[in-house]
Amino acid sequence: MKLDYVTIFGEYFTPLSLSLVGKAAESGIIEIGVHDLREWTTDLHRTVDDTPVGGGAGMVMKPEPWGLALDDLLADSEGRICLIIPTPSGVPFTQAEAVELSGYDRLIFACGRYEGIDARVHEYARTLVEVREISLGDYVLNGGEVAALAMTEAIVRLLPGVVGNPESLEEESHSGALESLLEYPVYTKPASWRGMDVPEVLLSGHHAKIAQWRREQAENITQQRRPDLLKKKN
Ligand code: 6GU
Repeated sequence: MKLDYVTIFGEYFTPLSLSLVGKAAESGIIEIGVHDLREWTTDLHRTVDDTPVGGGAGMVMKPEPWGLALDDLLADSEGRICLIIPTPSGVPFTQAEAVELSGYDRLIFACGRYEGIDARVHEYARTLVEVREISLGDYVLNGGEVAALAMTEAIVRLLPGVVGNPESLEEESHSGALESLLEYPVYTKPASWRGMDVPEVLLSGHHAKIAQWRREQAENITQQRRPDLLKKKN
């Protein structure tokens, strides 16, 4: 999978060389390109923003550099491509969305700053490629970079060969065996630590009882923290 990031803060993407995503890049499962939007400016000051037409606070990203960036990046466009625009006004990012996006050949993240990108860029992009405006949740970040990193990690770990044991993808929150329940608590050795014991059932070797205990724990935690997920199931 090819992953491109268009940004005015390329340094945000240095962590992509770490951990599982970094290894996926080293092994050729993914290929990463970080692109400075200012490379597509044409003025001396390399301007990327301007005041909002119609008035209001803040600055808006100018359409011209984005148009040139998209033209260049999409010039060699083979396979299934999606342009992702991280924005707090996008559709919510979910595990289902991550699974879908993991099926593309190329993802291009258009990371806006300030109050966002001129809306005509979105409209123009849709004439060239599939576009998804995606939000991480109901809070405001300063720009799309951190959101693009989070989405990248969620997507890349689903690619074959990235996570060592594919079973660990199965049983975790928001996927697989426990459907939309949150994950049950986990323990390792020692059996007793600072006066706290691992729940006895986990030491019993009784697989059916262990599975039942974990299910109950998952349901209780979900009921407490995310009752909306239980409503969705029923
Ligand atoms: Cl995707 N972008 C920004 N700027 N803020 C956000 C977000 C995205 N998701 C939640 N807040």
